[in-house]
Amino acid sequence: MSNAPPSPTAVPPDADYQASMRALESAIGHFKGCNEAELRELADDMSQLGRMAEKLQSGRVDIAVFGEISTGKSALINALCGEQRAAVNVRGGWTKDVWHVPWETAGYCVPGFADSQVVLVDTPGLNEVDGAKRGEMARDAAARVDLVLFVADSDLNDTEYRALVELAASNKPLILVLNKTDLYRPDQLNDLLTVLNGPRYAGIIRPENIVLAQADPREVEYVIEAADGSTRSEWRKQLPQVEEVKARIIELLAADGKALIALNAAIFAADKSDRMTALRVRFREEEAARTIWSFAVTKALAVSLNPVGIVDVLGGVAVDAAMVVTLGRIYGISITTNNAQSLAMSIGKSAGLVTLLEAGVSWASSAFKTLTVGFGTVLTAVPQGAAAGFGSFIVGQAARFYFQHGASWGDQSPKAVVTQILENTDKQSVLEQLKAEILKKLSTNRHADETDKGWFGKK
Ligand SMILES: Nc1nc2c(ncn2[C@@H]2O[C@H](COP(=O)(O)OP(=O)(O)OP(=O)(O)O)[C@@H](O)[C@H]2O)c(=O)[nH]1
Ligand SMILES: [Mg+2]
Repeated sequence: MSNAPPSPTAVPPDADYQASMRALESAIGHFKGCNEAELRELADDMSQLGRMAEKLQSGRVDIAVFGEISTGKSALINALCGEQRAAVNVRGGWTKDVWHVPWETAGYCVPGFADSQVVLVDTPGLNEVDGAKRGEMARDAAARVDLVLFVADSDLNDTEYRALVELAASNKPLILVLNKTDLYRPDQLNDLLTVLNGPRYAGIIRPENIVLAQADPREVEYVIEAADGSTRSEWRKQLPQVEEVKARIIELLAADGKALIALNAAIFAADKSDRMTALRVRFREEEAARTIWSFAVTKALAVSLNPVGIVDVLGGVAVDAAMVVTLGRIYGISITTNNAQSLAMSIGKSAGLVTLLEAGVSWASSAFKTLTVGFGTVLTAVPQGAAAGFGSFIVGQAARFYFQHGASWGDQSPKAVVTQILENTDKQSVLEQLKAEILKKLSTNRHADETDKGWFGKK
């Protein structure tokens, strides 16, 4: 028979806990499919999700310690741990980063997790000098922890009060620790407790969650009387008094620690997923808009600078097909050049673009373009190029819709989608912008420059 002690991990994680784990894993899996640029932007969020999953897997409880500078946050962590773990200093703003301090003597273990750990998270003072960023760091840490200790050493000032209200809104268990009680006379302390239990705090903090502490009490003078009647005085360090804090933490954890951790992780996963999805949509939309515009300009230039009409038609379709392939890639959908070409053509047909722009305008004017070398090219080319560019712009918008809906037209016909796009597009303004792009290019073209000057010079 084995001598190994029975494993306390025998209790399996319950359904809520497993559901939270799945929510985190699915969020991580979902965003693994991002393209490289998106992954770079979402790297922080991804690693936070990863850390949250690790926390859940190991059954770790994180307790954040918040408060104004010098209220005794680090001292409280040391007192709870029973040893010097966090740096304490009379100088305000001592703690600069968020520190994770394992609290081995907490005496709490998440049911079902033998190696579960309680960690105290030390944070910089909320009102730190040049501390907007640190305040943000503190709030960010709050989103990830399971329980919050808010340390104050008097009635709360406005900054503290606002922070407390914000933390209370996160629906995490919140304990208000009134520290440095050794500095108050009993009657002062009573007055202070009356205020803290009064209307200003009603609905923000439950009275049973307001606890007193002396994390690092000042030295007390003892007068020692010798046998011969002489006296001498001695200043002695006092022991910290944080039992009330510890008892309340353990009570809260024992009541629903496991459910809290699961709920917290689920909320975190949902929040992160929402944020990352919104970011990802924004990146894609921006990239798609840039892509469509740059292809539309390319098309406009190709048509306006190309003196042979037949090339306009073939080259034009090739540009549109390349745009569709690129758009597909942005939305994570791969499409062959042939299929992209068919898609571009069918969108163009729906919009009446092929007959109107590609075939009609290009073919009809090609003879004119070929015959009239010089200023004739410039005159016809600018509106013609802009019109072709506008065609690509519409094809791009429709293809974007198609990819946004997972390579489908949703419950609409391609014709209806294209009609809607045409209705919602300010054609004149797009044409003007395309013309401006063409003229910009022509003005940097030495040959076109001469033609331009020649013609206008004659006028
Ligand atoms: N009298 C008294 N002083 C305390 C008590 N707790 C902490 N202090 C003192 O308050 C000062 C600040 O303590 P810290 O623990 O560094 O405070 P903090 O909130 O971590 O400060 P920052 O990290 O700078 O924001 C130190 O001089 C401590 O000795 C207490 O219970 N009583
Ligand atoms: Mg500190």
